[in-house]
Amino acid sequence: MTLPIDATLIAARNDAEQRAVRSDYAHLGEQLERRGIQIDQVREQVARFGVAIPSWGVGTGGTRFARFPGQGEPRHVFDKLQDCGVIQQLARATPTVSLHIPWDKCSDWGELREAAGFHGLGFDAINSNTFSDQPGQAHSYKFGSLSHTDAATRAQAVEHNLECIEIGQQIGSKALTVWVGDGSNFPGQQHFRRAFDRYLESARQIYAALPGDWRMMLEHKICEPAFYSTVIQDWGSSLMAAQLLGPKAQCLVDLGHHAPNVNIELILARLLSADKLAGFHFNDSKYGDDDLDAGSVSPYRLFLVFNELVAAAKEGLAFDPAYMLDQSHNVTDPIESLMTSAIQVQRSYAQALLVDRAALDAAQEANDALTATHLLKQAFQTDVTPLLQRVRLDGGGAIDPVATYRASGYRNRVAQTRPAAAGGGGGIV
Ligand code: PSV
Ligand code: MN
Repeated sequence: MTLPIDATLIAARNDAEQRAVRSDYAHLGEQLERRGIQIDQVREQVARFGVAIPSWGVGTGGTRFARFPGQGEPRHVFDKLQDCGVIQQLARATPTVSLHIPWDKCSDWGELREAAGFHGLGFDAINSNTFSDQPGQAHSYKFGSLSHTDAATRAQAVEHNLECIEIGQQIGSKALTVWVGDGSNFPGQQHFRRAFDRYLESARQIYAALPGDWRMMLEHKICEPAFYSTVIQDWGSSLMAAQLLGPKAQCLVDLGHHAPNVNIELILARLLSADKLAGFHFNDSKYGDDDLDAGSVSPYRLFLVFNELVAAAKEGLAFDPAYMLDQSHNVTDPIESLMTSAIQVQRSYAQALLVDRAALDAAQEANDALTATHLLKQAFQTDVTPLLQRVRLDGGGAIDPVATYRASGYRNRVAQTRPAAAGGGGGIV
């Protein structure tokens, strides 16, 4: 077996561009040197950075109106893993994959682990699904799961999460991400406090089953599929639940799960102060949980998130955020979007490393608002492209991952063996 993209193709394309990249890198190095920054040190930090790919992200997404599948869609978790392998081979920023159960169920987890190893991939957090019904399931989640009024439905949802932990242990995951669709569509439909108490009671049972070195990551969401209220609606509810559950429970921030204009970087700062920041699902949005590609609309916001994280790390806070992309690729080839988004996230991290922290501290202490904000803009407006290209080049990836991917003909090749998926079908009839 060979890696999905021909290594000689990557090398040939890199050869053609290498000189320019090295020269641009040296020039950027000079510019940064004048600001007291050693480019090689930044490059080493960026090279260690990784963001997980969600297994479901490599399939074409859709809306509740329709889905328009692309060619050569993955048929099962092994195909998904191979697509993740392509992303990692070319862009070198996504060393792990996050599975979703039961979507990714397979009969031999050892074989899956081996396949991941072949692609140089590991497994990040495992995600449970109690937001949709599965064939043969005894109780429906139409009116909720962990917070359902019916005890047997809650027990079934707890049981599913325990199964996810067991699967996660077999593949080397160290965290369970719990997002529930529980909530209500009408004022009066649900008793808010009782629903939250029931959620907590169920979550406690899951928490009790966590292995010692695992985390439980609670993901909040303002709305959808419940459109009037959700049980874990915001970071306040999430923080309360995490604090009541115990130290292994933390709050996961999906960028798209807030009202427009909410100050997400402030939320994460608060979660850091409470030692409750689990990590992120990256995406971008304009109106709601649009699941657009990370940094495609508001790259500055993504930078501001990393600015808080880099500052906290520099100040010695002990935290270990899990990073994952969580977006829906409705009109692009998912592999291209995921490579581009991973690089965008990596770019934001690199830019945040360039902030002059001492000058920023001084400006903040002196209440010099303009200088403070200028310092952030200075870092954000630095084009770190040559640095990111060097990281990929040094790591054996492609200087230009999308162009190399297109030149490889991978999508056409897999389309020969992967049958065309049916289109249409959203949730609206
Ligand atoms: C819900 O919108 C969510 O962000 C959760 O992370 C789910 O696991 C994922 O999307 C499912 O697509
Ligand atoms: Mn998410």
